[in-house]
Amino acid sequence: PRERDWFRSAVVYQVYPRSFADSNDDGVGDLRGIIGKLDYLERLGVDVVWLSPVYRSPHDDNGYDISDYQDIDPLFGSLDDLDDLIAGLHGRGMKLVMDLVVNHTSDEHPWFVESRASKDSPKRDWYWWRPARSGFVPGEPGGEPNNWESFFSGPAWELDEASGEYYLHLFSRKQPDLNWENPEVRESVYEMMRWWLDRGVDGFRMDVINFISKDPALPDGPVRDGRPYADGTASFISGPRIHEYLREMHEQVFAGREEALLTVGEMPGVTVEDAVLFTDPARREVDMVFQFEHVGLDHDGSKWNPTKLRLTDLKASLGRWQAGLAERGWNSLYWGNHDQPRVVSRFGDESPEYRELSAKMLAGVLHLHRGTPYVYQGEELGMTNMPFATIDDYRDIEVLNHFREATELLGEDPAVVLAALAPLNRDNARTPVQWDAGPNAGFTRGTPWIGVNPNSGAVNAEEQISREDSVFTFYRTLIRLRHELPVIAHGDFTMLLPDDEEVYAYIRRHEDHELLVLGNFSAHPRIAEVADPLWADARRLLGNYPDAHGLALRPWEFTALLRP
Ligand code: ISL
Repeated sequence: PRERDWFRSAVVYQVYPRSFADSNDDGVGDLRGIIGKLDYLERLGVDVVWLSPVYRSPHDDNGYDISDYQDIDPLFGSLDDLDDLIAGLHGRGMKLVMDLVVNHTSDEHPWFVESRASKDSPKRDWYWWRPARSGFVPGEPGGEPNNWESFFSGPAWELDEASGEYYLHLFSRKQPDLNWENPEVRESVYEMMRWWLDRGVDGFRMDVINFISKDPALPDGPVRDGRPYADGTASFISGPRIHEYLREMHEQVFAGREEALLTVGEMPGVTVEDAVLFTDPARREVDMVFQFEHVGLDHDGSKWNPTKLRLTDLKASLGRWQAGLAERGWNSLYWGNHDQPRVVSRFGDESPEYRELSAKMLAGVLHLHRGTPYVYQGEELGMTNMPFATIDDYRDIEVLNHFREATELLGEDPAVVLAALAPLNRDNARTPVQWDAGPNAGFTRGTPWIGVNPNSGAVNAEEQISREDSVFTFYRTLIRLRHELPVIAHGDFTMLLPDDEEVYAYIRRHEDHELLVLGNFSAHPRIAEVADPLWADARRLLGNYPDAHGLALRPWEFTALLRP
């Protein structure tokens, strides 16, 4: 069969619907709001839109807790609106990829309601129910079936008083984990997925999909220093049956129609070696995965202990992924999403002097790698982290649970906890998209569900679109270049200068074309010590300063040189 490669020259744009555009002034973004921005997306030039969850949900985790997989939450609109969105995207030559959240459901999903109803429920085994640890009374401290910690603080188990048993929730207590060992669970998920494909969606971004296979013994994990609960990840990251499940899903859902579809598995903790197996087209699992190594380099142990990134670590990591998936499989490329802070604040320089330069440099360095780039809404405007003042300004369950645990249970100083969570918390990227310089950045005429970044007067789409040298225009050019140049979509990759702490440098080669990419991750001038003198007179394909300057890099300079 012919290699499926359309997505090698494609760029995906992530919409986090809550914060994208509000059409009905209730302060929350919605589907009609997205439909109103299709011209904007078309102008940017992206090929695919990945839409974060819009299904019915109690919104304990902003829609990643789903209570009906086959309906739209009224907060976001209706199924008719979704059909219109699909038609609007398809009419402009773009595809729609939906979020698939099937490691867990909401505790308000009818499957869970039925499962919890009694120990003999026909759906009891659809979730992970366990009695208290032997020798313990249900509910007493230490009585949880194992010692795992939830990703959102506290134990990964919740006691159901009525039956005296606990259920597993790797995330919030309102996100019980589905038991994929049960074939009825798998068949129901596949049926739901087929229903969406029949409706016209073009694929799925699969939430924590490498967590679905768990060691059924659910053994205790290693205790973490100073933490009340332990690390269970060894029992579910790329667990025993994960490849079997993904191949079965492919067979049951995608087979026969995969040519035009895109599938990407979100996989925290995935290794390069596993990623090759997940993405080798011959194995028919997924097209690509989101790996987490490069977004784990600027903190120690947990994201609540931020450290400074060393550029050499970033290059070593991304370079290893480029090499590891060079022959078999395919990389996704991302700096940000709704779970990560804004990249310009994180790896660039958000000061007025360097914000645009560094945002463009980061974009250029990422997009010219081998892989499919993902743009998170607002990244193309150079949006920055949010200066939240107090804990009351935050909305994310992850932050709020952590703050409560750290201050109330562990007795830490609230001011210290607040300062430590500022750089990497998820709400940084969840503030409304800044459309114009008007009230609420043009996101809503109501009261936004989370604060708007105070820099919207200077940083907004209207201003960005009006200028040829803006961050937006730079993204647009990068996307066009990927469509046009085979060396970007298909070329091989060689990392240069692995020991340089400031200059990111690599070469792409395809047939007789060569592309040299240079990014200065600092505010001082640097010479890129690239040995081959021929590069000195190569043609500049793209840069973030108005004029070409060879291998001498100015502050935060980006340059891509092409030869012949
Ligand atoms: O951001 C994280 C916490 O530090 C990650 O562990 C994150 O929870 C993980 O990447 C899984 O993310 C996905 O599943 C979560 C949801 O909260 C995230 O928004 C989603 O992207 C549970 O569904």
